[in-house]
Amino acid sequence: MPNLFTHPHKRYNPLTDEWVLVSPHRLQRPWQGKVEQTPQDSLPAYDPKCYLCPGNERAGGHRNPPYKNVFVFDNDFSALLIDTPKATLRKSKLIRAQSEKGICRVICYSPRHDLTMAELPTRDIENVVDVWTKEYYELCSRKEITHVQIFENKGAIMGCSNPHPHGQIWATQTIPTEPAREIKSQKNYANANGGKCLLCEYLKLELETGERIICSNDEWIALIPFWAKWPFETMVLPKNHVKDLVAFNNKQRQNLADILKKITTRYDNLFNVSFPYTMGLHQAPSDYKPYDFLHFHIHFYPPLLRSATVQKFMVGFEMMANAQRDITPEQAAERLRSLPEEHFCQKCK
Ligand code: H2U
Ligand code: ZN
Repeated sequence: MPNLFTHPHKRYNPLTDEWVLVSPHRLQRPWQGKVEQTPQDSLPAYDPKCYLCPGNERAGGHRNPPYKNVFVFDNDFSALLIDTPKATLRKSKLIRAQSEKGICRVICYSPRHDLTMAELPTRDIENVVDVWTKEYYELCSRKEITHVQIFENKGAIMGCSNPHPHGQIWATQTIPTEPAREIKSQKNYANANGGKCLLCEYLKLELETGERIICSNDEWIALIPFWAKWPFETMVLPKNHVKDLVAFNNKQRQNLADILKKITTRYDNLFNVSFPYTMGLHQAPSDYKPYDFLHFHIHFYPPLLRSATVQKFMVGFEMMANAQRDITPEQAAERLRSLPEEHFCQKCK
């Protein structure tokens, strides 16, 4: 019997109902290339030109307060507006449009311009988790809002406009495509399996072998999903079934900060660089429907492939057909697992 995983094969993603092509024969050899040392930008703790630093003026003309902790403000260039008038276009089934209301916010993780999530003390990441929870709760309470997407773009390669550690929130009137797809899959799975949770069941399978698990703590697991499309894509999951941030107990909240610190540190240590990614929280919408089948989780989608400068492009076959990867999720997990949890950079020591 040939080993399925040493030959080209397709893996199914039950969350998005998509397939990914895995081509391990292209990368069977262990990694022998050099690890490039890219010069680190040395950033100041405060940058007078940064629109996110405390006390500075933003592009929109507002001035940031001299904040000492986490700071949230309404995005000066919001993609969504709360007072958008209701309108629909239904010219035919093929040409349809509808107005969309929403609120966009920016979250500065810290007054320090020079520290990323990996470099912040865990206590400061706990503050970020607390603010996520508060914002999620407040935005969900608004009648115009059905879905709250919390995310972070990190690194210029991901389109991030500023190294000052920050994330965003886009709260929308309807559930956007990606979460809607994942919600549908989890709901269908629960309906077809006596109410069982897709991700609880998946986690059980992952814990049996541990081959895709990177790190964990009392409450959380960070792993490379079996169906990951990005080379070092990870998913961070609570061990116990929880549907949103508000439902976490203190221990789960504190341990979330801990696992975020651990996974982002491992990422930075992979290529000795401040590792770029897009990260996002997936949790229950707020349209008062039951979402007990949903399992809170965080996706990290990093673009880097082989070094600080060599990235994976989702082009060609990926855009026209389906996602493809060479390094297997198991190999990627092993590499991340073997890295230290102490940050390579001296300033964090
Ligand atoms: P990104 O770096 O992930 O693009 O996030 C920065 C956000 O900050 C971006 O959405 C907003 C941009 O609109 N912004 C302000 O709200 N005010 C400013 O003065 C500059 C940037
Ligand atoms: Zn700054």
